[in-house]
Amino acid sequence: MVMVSQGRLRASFARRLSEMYGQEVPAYRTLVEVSREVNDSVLQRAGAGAERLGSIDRVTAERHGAIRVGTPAELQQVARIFGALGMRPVGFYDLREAASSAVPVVSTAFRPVADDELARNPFRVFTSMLTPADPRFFDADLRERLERFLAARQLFPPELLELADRAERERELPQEQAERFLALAVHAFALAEEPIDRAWYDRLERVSAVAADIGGVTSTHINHLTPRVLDIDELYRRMTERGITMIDTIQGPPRWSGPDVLLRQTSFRALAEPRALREPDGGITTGSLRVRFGEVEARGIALTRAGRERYDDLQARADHGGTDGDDHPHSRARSIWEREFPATERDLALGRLGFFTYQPVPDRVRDGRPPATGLADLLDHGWVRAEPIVYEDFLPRSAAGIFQSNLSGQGVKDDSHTAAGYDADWLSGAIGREVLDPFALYETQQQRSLQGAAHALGLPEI
Ligand code: OOG
Ligand code: NI
Repeated sequence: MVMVSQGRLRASFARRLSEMYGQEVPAYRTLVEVSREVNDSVLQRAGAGAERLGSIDRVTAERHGAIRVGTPAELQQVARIFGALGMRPVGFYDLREAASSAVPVVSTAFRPVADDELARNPFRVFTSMLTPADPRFFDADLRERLERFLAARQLFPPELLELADRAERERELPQEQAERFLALAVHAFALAEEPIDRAWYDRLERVSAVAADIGGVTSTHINHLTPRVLDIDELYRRMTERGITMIDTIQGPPRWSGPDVLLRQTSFRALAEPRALREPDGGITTGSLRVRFGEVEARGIALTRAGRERYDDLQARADHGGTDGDDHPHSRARSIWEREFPATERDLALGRLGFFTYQPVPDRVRDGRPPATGLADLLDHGWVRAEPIVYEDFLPRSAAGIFQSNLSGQGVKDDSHTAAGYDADWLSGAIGREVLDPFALYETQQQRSLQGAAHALGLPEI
């Protein structure tokens, strides 16, 4: 019997989802095409250096998706489906507290965590759950109706969930079941055709377009699928040349002369899609909704907690501006970075601001006794080599920006109420699986490599 491993299931799922989304949202096809062109030119320009943060095969296939669900029970089911694909919940993002825009959701990202699985296919899904218990968004009556509506719907057929459990338990599926699982899973994230109750949708939309997108319909859908590109500024230019209007910024760190870190993202708003609406008098009309969009991203080196604090601090200063003489936030950010952010991978590594794996250099190892004086000497004298660890996660502020830039209304949030306390522990409890800490994952990977290098060099520790 031919068996399909979780890694292959994940790669096939990402590929099929991409085919489906390309049929549903034609501008996505353009985005993927332009991303390929840009990656090709970077590869020609930079040669092997272009693959420093992942092989070109990985980057070409790399996607993240985003979905939104309504309840802990739905989130548990999502966790089973992604569990089948070897993906685990990593990171907690509270989009309710974003400064620029408040969205009534808390989120995590499902993704593979082991380096070999990430290298095989790093598919990840940013997954948000509605927060009906937060009184700043929903009054008691709306909360009650919303919870009743959500409890009555079924997003995933039982057959899909049973196959998912089997794949998770056995870490593989026989070919035939794998086929069935993939078909059902991809279908569960397609845009459904059943009519939307217009009055209900509108009522939720007055609170938040995201609340309506989640709780106003009886199904879920993938709302964007994001390819990875090696030069996002170039991509932005080429998309604009093709007549696709991008949002006016690239979110995340500025373009600058030093190493790429964390994550830079930009997006465009998808066209309105026709949807059947059920009017209050029972009649069906065709309306149009703009709920889906296109996004693209460039990934850089993962930062340690200290590095992340430095990053957040520089971003905050770029936002507040003032004294730098240049008023454009992006060029202000850039000049702050050029002055203050570590300019080389070496500085990031030695300042313990970025995460790396450290490999002993074989020829050097045979060559005598290494200095016992620490990482700087070992690096500078060629005993160990530092390879950057790529950032596999998301940024709350960019996520909030991406949500907001693609919404129709601002929505309302009444800050005279106290927030409902959804946090990472609450989310772990709700999913029934531990939400992993991304910093701890990178730290473990780095630490393991340092121990390996120390062992190979005969040093007690590095
Ligand atoms: C998710 C927005 C967040 C990202 O890349 O930061 C996101 C959503 O719109 O549901 O996907
Ligand atoms: Ni996204």
